[in-house]
Amino acid sequence: MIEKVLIANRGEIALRILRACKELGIRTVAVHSSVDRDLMHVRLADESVCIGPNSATDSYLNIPAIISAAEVTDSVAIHPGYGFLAENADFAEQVEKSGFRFIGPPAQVIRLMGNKVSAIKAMARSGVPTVPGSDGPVGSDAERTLAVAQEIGYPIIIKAAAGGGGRGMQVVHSEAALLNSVYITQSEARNAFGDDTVYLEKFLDTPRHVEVQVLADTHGNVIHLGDRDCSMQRRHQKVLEEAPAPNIDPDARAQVLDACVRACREIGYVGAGTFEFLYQDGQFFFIEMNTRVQVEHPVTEMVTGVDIVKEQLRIASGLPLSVSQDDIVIRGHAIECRINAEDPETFRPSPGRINHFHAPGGNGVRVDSHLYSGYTVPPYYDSLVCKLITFGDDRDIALNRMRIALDELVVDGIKTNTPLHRRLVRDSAFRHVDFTIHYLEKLIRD
Ligand code: MV4
Repeated sequence: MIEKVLIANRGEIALRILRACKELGIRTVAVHSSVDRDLMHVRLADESVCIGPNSATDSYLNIPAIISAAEVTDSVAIHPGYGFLAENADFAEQVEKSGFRFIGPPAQVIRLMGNKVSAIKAMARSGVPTVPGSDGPVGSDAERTLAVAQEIGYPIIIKAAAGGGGRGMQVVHSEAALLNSVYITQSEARNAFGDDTVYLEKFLDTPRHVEVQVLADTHGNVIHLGDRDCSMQRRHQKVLEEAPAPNIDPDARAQVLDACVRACREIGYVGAGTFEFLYQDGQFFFIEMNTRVQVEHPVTEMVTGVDIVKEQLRIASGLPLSVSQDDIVIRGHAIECRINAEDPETFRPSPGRINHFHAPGGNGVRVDSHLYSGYTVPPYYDSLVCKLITFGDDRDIALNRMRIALDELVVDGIKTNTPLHRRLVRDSAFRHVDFTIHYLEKLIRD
């Protein structure tokens, strides 16, 4: 096992990684910005290094500062968590070139998945179902772009190859608007990502967002841990997730899970990963792959009993996965509510001092949070402050436990989105799985 891990992140995920390291007897190094010296995981880590001022660009995104911290502390590996540098192939490459282990897939795999055109091509080759589309870049030849679009049929979504997570996309409803929209998406992509490659897909109007969790070790073992539904989102920020995804066609599910495992083998995937799909009319359509641990990983942990972060640490140590596919049984149901420090009406960030924090508890309740009474939420980073996870034998039991847990939760001193969650877990359409990716934004509007 790796002896010492540097945690290149902050907040709840840094604490989550620290706890996994401690369970495995791995020593820990916390790196933090100036304002973050009072973070829970910084206090609990074996060592800590201040890597720069408050701005993320100068601290959590500062590659030389992080690698220097790894050098001075004699760290063996770097865990990037999610966000920040987690899917930066150049970072993974520099970490490895500096003699440290990057806890994630090889840099070339991150790069392959970072380009959505190459990711989709790789998936289609492995038999993962993809959205009908241009099967490659468009936009250099107007006649061809129009012909490809006509073949797909309108409405069409134009996406930037370097985009993802909702950045660099545009929907087009008619041929008359196509070429101008392609031009605009190209310009925006050039500005945002330095790459103006765009591609076309059939626009699916009423899908759910269903994703598949995988784990792959360096010995060729690849397993899936089932699926999650993450349809409840606002402006591409997930708000509530659950596992397994409810009401999925059993045959389509079995096929897609199998295809994800095969795809991992073919692309030489290593580590924890997530295949993102749109699910509509009983069919799965691959859109993107995430090469990191995700915010919502706990719901999968609750229904499989697998500790995903511990598996990441085992994989990075060159050890085989602790479980085989035959050991995996999806049992019960789990729901996660993301508690954000934000105004529940305007959704504006609401940083500040937490006068009092009280975490819910009881049977089937898990709280992943770095909060404590007296902690001040800084204004510089993501507003996620607490993940409330409930588990039960079935969805109704998990949902009822979530209602009770949300009523117990106290985050006094700042505003949070807890009122929105209290409403959502009592919503009839949510309870009956009568929703798409557009549901939450409509609910908020009404
Ligand atoms: C789509 C789509 C409909 N059709 N692709 C948004 C984020 C990025 N991961 C992909 N996204 C979408 N791609 C086709 N062909 C609709 C979305 C989309 C979406 C997807 C998942 C979760 C929330 C979403 C909200 C708006 C649009």
